[in-house]
Amino acid sequence: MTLPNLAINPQRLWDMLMDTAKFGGTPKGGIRRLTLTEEDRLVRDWFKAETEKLGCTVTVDEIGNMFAVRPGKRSDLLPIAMGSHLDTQPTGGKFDGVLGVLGALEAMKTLHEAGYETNAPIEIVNWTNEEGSRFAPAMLASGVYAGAFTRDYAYERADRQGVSFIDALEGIGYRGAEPVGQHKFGAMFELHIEQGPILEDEGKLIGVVQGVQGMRWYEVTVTGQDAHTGATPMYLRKNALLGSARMIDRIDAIAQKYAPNAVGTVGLIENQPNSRNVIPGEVFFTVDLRHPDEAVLQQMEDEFRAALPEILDPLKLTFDGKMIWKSPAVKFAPELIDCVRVGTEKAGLASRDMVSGAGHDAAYIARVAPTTMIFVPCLGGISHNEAESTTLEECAAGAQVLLNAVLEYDSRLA
Ligand code: HGY
Ligand code: MN
Ligand code: MN
Repeated sequence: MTLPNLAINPQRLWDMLMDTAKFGGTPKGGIRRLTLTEEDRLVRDWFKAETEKLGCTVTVDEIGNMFAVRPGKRSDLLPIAMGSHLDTQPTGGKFDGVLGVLGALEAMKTLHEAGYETNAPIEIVNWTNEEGSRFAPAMLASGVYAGAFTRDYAYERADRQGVSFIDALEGIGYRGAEPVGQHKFGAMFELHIEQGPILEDEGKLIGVVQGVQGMRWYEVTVTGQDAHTGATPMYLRKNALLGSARMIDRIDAIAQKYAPNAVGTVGLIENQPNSRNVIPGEVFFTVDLRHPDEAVLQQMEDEFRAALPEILDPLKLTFDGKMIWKSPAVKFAPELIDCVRVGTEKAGLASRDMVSGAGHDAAYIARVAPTTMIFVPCLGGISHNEAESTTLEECAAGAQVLLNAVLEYDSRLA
C-alpha cells in the first residue's frame, strides 16, 4: 500500500509553538507553566479547543490526562497515540514536552486538511505533571496510567508550599471523570527535543530513540543545631549545611566515577533558617541519580547511602534519607522503532540511534503499550533552561517523521 506524501506545515507548527508560549511566558523568553496552575489551565483549554476544531473527541481522566481522538475507518482498532506534556519547569523552555504535543497537533491538522482517513483512530495525549518539578516524582500521571503509582498516591503528593495535587487539579477544573487507565490506545509515539548535545554535535536532525535510562530520586534531611555564628566555636558546631555541602560533593564524585554514562545531581536545596548569622540547623536536599545499566545505578545508590553516615556522623549530624522514585531503564518497541526509521528515510533525513538521558512519559507508557520516541536537536543541548532553543526546520523535521511513522504503523494495521 503506497502511503500518501502528506507534508506538515512548518510555519504553522512554529507559529503554534510561539503563540502558546504566551501561556506562562517569561521575560527571558522561556515558559513558567508549572503543572496544574492557571497557566497550565489556559494551555489545556487552548489544546481542547484546537483539537475539537479537527473533529476530535476530547476526554480527561481522573488525574487530568487529556486524550483527543480523531476517528479512523475502523473503530475496532485501538487509536494510535502521539503524546507528550504541556507542563514545564519553573525556568523551562518553549519546546520540552510542548513540541511533542504541538508536533502531534500539526500532524493531525495535516491529516484533517488533506481529508485523509487513517485505518485506526489517531489521538493526541497531554500527560499531566511530566516534569515532577512542582509535584514529585516526574512522569507522575503517565506513571499512574501505567500502574506504577496509585491514583491516590498522586492525589496526596504536595508541593513545597503544601498544596496537594488533587486540590490543584480540582482548582483548574481538570479532574476528569474517566478512571485512569481506562482510556486505551494501541501504541504511542512521542516526539521530543533531545535535551542533550549529541544530535547537534553530529549534524543529525533525527534521533531514533531505543529506550530511556534508569532514574532514581531521593530526599535527604540533614539535622544539626541552629546556633550563633559568632559565639559558637568551630569544634562545638552541628552545621547541617556543611554536612550537606560535603554530601553534594560526594554525589558528584560518585557520578564522575561511573561517567560517562552516569549522572548525579543535587538540584533542590532548602537551608534553614537561612540566616546569615545562624549556623544552619536543618537542610533538605534532593538527589537525582541516572545510568542506563540498573546494576551500575544500584552500585551508585549503595555508595551514596554509605556516604551519609561516613560524612555526617563525624559532624555530629543526624539524617533521614529515602528514595522517593525509581524508574528502571526501559527499552522501546522494535516495531515502532522500525516505523520511525521508515518515516525518517521517507523524509530523507539523517539520523542516529540513541538512548534518552532525560525521563519521558514514554518510559512509563512502554509498560502498557508499544511505545517509542523521536528526538530532534536543541541548541547546544541546553534544556530545562529559558534559553532552550530549536529551529523551525528541526521542529518541522520531527513533526514530519512523527506523521510518517504513525502512517507507516497505521498501514501495517490494515
Ligand atoms: O527529569 C526528567 O528527566 C524529565 O525532564 N522530567
Ligand atoms: Mn519533557
Ligand atoms: Mn523536562
